Amino acid sequence: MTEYKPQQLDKKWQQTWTASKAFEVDLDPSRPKFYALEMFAYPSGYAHVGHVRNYIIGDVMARTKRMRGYNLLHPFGWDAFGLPAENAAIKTGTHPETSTLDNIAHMKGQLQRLGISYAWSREIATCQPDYYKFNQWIFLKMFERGLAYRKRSTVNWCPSCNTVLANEQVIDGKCWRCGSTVEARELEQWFFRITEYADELLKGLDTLTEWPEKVVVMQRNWIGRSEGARITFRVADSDQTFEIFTTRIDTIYGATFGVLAPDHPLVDRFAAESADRVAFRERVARFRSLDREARLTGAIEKEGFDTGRKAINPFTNEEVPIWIANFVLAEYGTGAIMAVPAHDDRDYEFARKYNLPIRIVVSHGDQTPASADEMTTPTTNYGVLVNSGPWNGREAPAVIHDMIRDAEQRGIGKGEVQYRLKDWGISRQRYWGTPIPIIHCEKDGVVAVPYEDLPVELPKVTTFTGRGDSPLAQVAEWVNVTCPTCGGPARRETDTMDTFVDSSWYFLRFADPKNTELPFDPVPAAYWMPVDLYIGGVEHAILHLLYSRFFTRVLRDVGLVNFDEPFTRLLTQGMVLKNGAVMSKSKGNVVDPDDMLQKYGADALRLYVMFVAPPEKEVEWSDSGLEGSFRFLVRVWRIVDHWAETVGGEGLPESVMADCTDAERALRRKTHDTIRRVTTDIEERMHLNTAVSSLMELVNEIYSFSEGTAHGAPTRGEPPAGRVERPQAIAALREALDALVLMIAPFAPHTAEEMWTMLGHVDGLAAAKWPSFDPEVAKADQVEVPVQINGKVRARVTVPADASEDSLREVALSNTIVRSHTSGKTIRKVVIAKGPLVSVVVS
Ligand code: ANZ
Repeated sequence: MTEYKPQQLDKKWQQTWTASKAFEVDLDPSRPKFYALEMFAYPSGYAHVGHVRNYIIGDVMARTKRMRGYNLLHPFGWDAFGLPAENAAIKTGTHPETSTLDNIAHMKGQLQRLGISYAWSREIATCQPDYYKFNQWIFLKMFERGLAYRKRSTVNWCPSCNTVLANEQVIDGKCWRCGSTVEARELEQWFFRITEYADELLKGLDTLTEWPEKVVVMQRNWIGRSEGARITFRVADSDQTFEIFTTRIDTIYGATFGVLAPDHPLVDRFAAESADRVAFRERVARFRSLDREARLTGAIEKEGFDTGRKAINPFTNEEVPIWIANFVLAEYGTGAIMAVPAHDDRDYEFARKYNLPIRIVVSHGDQTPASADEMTTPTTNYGVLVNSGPWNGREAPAVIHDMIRDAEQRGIGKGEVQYRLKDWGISRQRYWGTPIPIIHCEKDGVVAVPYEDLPVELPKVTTFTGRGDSPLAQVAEWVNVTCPTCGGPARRETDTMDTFVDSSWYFLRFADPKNTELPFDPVPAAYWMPVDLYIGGVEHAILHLLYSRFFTRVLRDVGLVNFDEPFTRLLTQGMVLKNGAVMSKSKGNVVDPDDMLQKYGADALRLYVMFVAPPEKEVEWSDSGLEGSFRFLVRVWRIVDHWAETVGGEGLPESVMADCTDAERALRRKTHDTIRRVTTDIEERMHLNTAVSSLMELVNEIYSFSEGTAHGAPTRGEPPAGRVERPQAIAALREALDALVLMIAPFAPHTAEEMWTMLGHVDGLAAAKWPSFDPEVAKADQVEVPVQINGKVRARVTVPADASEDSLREVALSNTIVRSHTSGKTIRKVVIAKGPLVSVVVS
């Protein structure tokens, strides 16, 4: 009896895999490829079992696909720039580079100890110049195409530290460091023109049939396409005008007031022209300082005031008051609206609060109140127009089209599509990120760093105070340069890029990670991409995936890739909870994978995490569950060890199998049926948990078969005694054990490798093929069919799997238990339902 010592197996096989480069791959156009990718990691320093779940899911898929004959790419890397390392530097003085590289080393060790089958030769870390050089390269391509541009925009400013704060550094409106109240400040910042691709990004969603529906919906809402009209309103007694955006021009006769966003450009002019400028400005300032987030989500009480000015509705020529209100956003549409309280919820609430007029212009027959006074809620559906002059009796949507045409002909408006999606602000006033490759020259303005001067490397800053200018601005010898155009004195851009830039194309870099001239060569990218299976947290459902889809299209237009969508299939894995809460360091409820490895080995942990729930579902961590997985592996180990010597060596010819006993046939059936189920469970459905339970059933079957042989089933410490005589039994066992070991390999690779050797195979599992099944053998000989009488299952009958309905009916009705329920009664109906199931109705 060989003892199961998983810790030794882990070490042995991890070394073997590294030495044989088992998971490294090259281009091979003769084979189908598969690219399995888990979202790369932020090197926080330590991965708990919640983090490693998605790497294990990915590894099970990768290892299965590899055994299924795919040329398989499974790389890993580090999303290594970012604020936490810089914040830590401010607190502890450790340079971000030092802490980041240390953290990477530790986490890489953790993943290696779990036996995740990564092609480590392709590892990338975004904080390295050979990677971020190409963030800069892509930035320059975007700059050339007008896709990277500068504009003024608001940042969080701490007046006491004199520094810009990231959103994460603002806690309840206060600076994370000193507690001062944070102010808003306008700065020139860089943006990527993602809105240019808005329509394409939206249409592309229709092709993502293997993404979770909820993610597609989130992306669609984020892009937020609205078709409507832009209409010009004149300000009465003035030459000023403003434009409104509406999706409901059909309601324009019901517009009883106009509303401007507090930051609308007209507001300052109205303030200047107002009788009581001071009071006017104070009210506006208060609205502007309201929490921007809350205004965007509408989670605040609607408030506003009358400017005293009037606007002229270009359809009715009526004068309506102009208000300023917090619920109108400067960022959306034109930053001004026509309010139609009878048919819009927000406008209705506002009109009721301030007692503004309400006019019904859309009728829904009987359901429409006779007058606005009787109205208790607005009616927002399309209907028949009333009180709408020449448009009375017309109906939306057709009338919308005609009213827009009318507005266009009269030169007072036009049809327009609006997106909620905004251009992507990428400037960060931080050190630990990619320097933006731009030089500011007094004479030549904004000048691109020439490609041959890339990368613009981060200078080695040694003090991090969190106060004052952005850290790069403090390094004079780095900032002061000569202008590439005129040779005169110039200054480098001191902002760095949002780290989402780094993660928007790393999956392409893995195709060609060592390229020094280009982000990647188009040929390997065309071979490996798109990613066939992408696994990650649902928290990245919007931004990361949208930005990656955007970058892919930009790189397509630059000529580097020939497809639009980077990720064919997406899996968002569920969280791991402990004591009902998401596992996290701050909650103090983390489970350290290394502790578990020391106790049970990598495979028990891997198997447990896969068995406990389907990948996309949440799981509650349980130590006893892990112990159960360990005991299962011991059980597998014992039965393999028990039979290894007997069944090892050469296989038996298929012809021997013709003459099987029932028990032998049953084992073979179980083996083949298990292969069928496990293969579809993993490959198609990704139900990794049910795949494991099928394997557990197979193990049970092998044990009971063993008990029926001369050899018996293993018990602890008992040496094998005697031999099985029948070659068919040996062959059936061998087939079952081989299949079991092969199928358990993706889940428990170290144990499987060792057992594979024990079974006499000289080449490792890397060379082994996934088992195939024979549908004929997998077919059940006999099936058990439940029999219902008046809706209650009363008996079960056993019939040949291919029995006809007639013979099934006959067997069911002649069953003694069934007869005891039917005797003396009339059988009204016998139905053979799917399943199958026999349903008898008696009275
Ligand atoms: C008049 C109207 C009447 C409207 C009606 C709706 C219903 P979506 O579909 O989300 O694009 N709106 C426009 N710009 C706005 C802004 N900057 N801040 C707040 N609200 C704004 O919504 C478009 C509608 O949202 C527009 O159509 C406008 O109200 C409002 F019965 O105009 B509507």
